[in-house]
Amino acid sequence: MAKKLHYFNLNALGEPIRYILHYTKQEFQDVKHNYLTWPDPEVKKTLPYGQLPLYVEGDKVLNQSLAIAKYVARDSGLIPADAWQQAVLDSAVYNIYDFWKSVGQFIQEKDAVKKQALKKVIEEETVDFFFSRFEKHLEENGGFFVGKLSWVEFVLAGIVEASNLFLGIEVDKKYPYVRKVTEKIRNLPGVKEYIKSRGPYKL
Ligand SMILES: N[C@@H](CCC(=O)N[C@@H](CS)C(=O)NCC(=O)O)C(=O)O
Repeated sequence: MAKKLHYFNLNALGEPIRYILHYTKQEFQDVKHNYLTWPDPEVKKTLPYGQLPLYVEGDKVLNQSLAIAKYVARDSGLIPADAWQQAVLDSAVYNIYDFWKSVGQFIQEKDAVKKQALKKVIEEETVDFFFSRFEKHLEENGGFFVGKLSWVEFVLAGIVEASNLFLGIEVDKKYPYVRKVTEKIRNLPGVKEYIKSRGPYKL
């Protein structure tokens, strides 16, 4: 069944899905819409909720980045069989997205002064609040969220990379376990070659 992922020519919410697809060796068409010329009304009106990412498999479509990431990770060992471990992963991924919400607000803000103020709070408070907790969770579980590689480490890596790109800082600088996870994901077979072929993202 033909698979297609629609997202922007950026990392952010689409990149963890791309990483999982590449790591699990699934063939897919990586449709990268230009964020600089967005919104493209012809594309936007076809999106069920007007937003990307959108995953298409045959005649089925799925929106919501986390639902897509989890779906493409199925049957790959990236989702544990144990229900409690699955719940711990869901909880971790929502915590990661709670952090991303603050970066999203920064990205959306058009007023330069307010944008700077948001960045200051993220740098001085939000990063440490969330990343010290991610760090503890990873440290207590052998460098993973539930003791072995799962779909959620891919999401963490994507969010770290996107936060660094948009904020122009290194959010993971003081958090060695988080940094190690991101490095590990970036060097996985399939992911490494994909990163090399796409080159760095620019804003
Ligand atoms: N909760 C959704 C959020 C999707 C979302 O915010 N998409 C943004 C890009 S990251 C978008 O499509 N922005 C363009 C627009 O709204 O027109 C998800 O996780 O997929």
